[in-house]
Amino acid sequence: MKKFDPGLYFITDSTNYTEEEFLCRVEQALMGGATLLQLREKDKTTREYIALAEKVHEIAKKYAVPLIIDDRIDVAMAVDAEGVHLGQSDMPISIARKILGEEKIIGATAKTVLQAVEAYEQGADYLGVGAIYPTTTKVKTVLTSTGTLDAICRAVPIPANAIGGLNKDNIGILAGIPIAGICVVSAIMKADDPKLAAQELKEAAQELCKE
Ligand code: TZP
Ligand code: MG
Repeated sequence: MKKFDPGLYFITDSTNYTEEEFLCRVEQALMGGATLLQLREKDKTTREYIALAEKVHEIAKKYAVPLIIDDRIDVAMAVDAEGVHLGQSDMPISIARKILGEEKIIGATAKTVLQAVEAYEQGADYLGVGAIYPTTTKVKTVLTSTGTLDAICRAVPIPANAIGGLNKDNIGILAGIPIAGICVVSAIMKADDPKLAAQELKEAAQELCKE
């Protein structure tokens, strides 16, 4: 199960939601057409992370959408998720690849061409590049220029997605850059109607990425 579509990559944030509301929003996002799903938890215990990942994985399987676990290769393995996303201070990609094998999806955060090339050479399957705009999601990040995003996309043969503050009204800034898709948290997670938000974003992202 290595094939994946990065077109509309929805990254979760369970902050301020009951578990029921959270899972409902995740499902709505998948109903709306999110093509890739990342469970991103920063404050949960390992046991809590695994318990939530199991529930999210059940939902993701119904829609045949691969589940990627943020940061934690152990949690990804525990629930047999389809992959893991690793930042610059997480486990090195080369080690994760050795542990997970060739079939799992490994994503990496890259903010420079150097980081992108290194991640690719170590076995990453895709890159998340940003933040393109300031974000309200809790994250330690700095802004990445569209010029750097463009250079990264052209430097590596793996798909690279833009991330950070993106929504349907501002992704036009990415026109002409050979991204594979967009990653969003708030634009779906905090939407009044997550399903509609996902539908609209998917359409906008498809339009952007077909160029
Ligand atoms: N990495 C860079 S920006 C970001 C992450 C995880 C958060 C993006 O969230 P939002 O709400 O789509 O700006
Ligand atoms: Mg991380």
